Amino acid sequence: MASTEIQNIFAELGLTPPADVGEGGLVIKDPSNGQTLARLATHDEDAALAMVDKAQAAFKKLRNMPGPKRGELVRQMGEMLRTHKEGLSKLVCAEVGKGIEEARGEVQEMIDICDFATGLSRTLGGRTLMSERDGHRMMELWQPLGVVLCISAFNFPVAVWSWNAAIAFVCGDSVVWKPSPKAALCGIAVHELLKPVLEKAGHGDAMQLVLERDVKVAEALVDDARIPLVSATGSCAMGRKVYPRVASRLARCLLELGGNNAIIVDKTANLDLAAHAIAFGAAGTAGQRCTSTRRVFVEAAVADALMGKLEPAYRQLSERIGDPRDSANLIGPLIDEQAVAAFTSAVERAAAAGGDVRAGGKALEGDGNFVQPTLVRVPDGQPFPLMAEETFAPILYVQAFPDGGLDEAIASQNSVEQGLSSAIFTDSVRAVERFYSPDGSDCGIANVNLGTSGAEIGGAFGGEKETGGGREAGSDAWKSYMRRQTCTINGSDALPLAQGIKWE
Ligand code: UN1
Repeated sequence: MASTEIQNIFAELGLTPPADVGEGGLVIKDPSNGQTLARLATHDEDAALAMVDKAQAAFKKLRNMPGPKRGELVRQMGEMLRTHKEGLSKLVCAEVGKGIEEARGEVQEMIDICDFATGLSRTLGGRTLMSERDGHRMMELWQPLGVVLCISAFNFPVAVWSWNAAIAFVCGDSVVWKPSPKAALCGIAVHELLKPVLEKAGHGDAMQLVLERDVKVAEALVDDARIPLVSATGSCAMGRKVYPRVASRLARCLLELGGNNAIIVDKTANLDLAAHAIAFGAAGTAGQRCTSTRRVFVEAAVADALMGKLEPAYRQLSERIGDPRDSANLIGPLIDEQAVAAFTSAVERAAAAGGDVRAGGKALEGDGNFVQPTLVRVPDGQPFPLMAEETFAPILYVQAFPDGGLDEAIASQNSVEQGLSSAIFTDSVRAVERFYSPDGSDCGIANVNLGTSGAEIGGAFGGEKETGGGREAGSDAWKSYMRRQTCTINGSDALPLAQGIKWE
């Protein structure tokens, strides 16, 4: 049997809890206390590929359904999520240890993207273009693409699927979802909750869920020539494995990989605002967002003042570490013991390299993967190589830049391999313009007077360099999920050739 808590959550969601397959099953452990939540059955390669068969057949039906009718199905999914927001939030909280308030935010992102996609379903469209030839018309048609493989990570166990799936469904695509094995219960619940919406309309197979714990299953999916788009969220290391495989069969990849996000604070900034944003960005979700703030570059004149705000804030945060089910706690656990080991090793190396650990620095004794949010003041005026590493934990490095050295700060911000999110706190229009100039932030997300994390779904989400270049969710991210057809119609009685070629 799954744990009593998981059984209760599934009951609250109106679902049958997944069967416990006992020894040998995929073990899901509660990161807050190490207890087993469930032992789940997983799929092998044959089962996964059979799901692609089904998804492909479903695509052939879905692609012929009018877009706004597909939008209506996604609207119903959003309604289902509204009804079950609390139950699903509890599951996210229990399985991956995300604080309940942030878990609610994550489910709200799912609802938001369903609303967005519903509207989109009536506005998806191409341009008409001027033809150079007499009596000709040119236009762009956007056609459904096919089966989309969505690989999602543990840290946003439900929202990332919805950014992909809500858009894919209105575009007429079917979706095979391979969630992180660390967040399989979330995958099961979302699948069981929303699949009936498609089933009622005769399109149930457009939604497939593959649970695996053998990399061979994921590889078989990534290599499957019937999948024209692989949308993968996770580490840069994972992206480096997925991308060449997809490229070798000349299909499309949408990658949303690591981030090593920085906030610049100049001497004109509102430091209270900056400190609050930095603390949320660095310690929220226990530093396990791809958008988490990992580095701060502060102008020397206000460096001590900013530290004077961050240090007490971090001390307060250290008193609010604990069970993520209790909304009084702001810092939940890391996902597993390996994450704790990576945290401890990074803090030790930072101290050995001359970093001054001003707050936190320790893993908590006892059950659960809890660590203290950690603030490291690093020496100024020299590179601190650890700052270039993305440790998926609440460690923040702060370094001062010389007064008037904004360009230097921007260069430091851009000096890492990833290019996901960035922010500047300033009241200077000139600084904002530097930040947004071509010499400014090189990231996919660039914010002024707000933090690096917590993006809204209405924008296109993703980043440059080793973040992978993909864009998900809002704006025109839908274009990745469709194929563009350039169409020219000759309404005349002649056959003029383009470029004025005569071929009589
Ligand atoms: C992620 O960490 O993979 O901008 C996604 C944010 C969230 C999404 C994070 N809306 O922080």
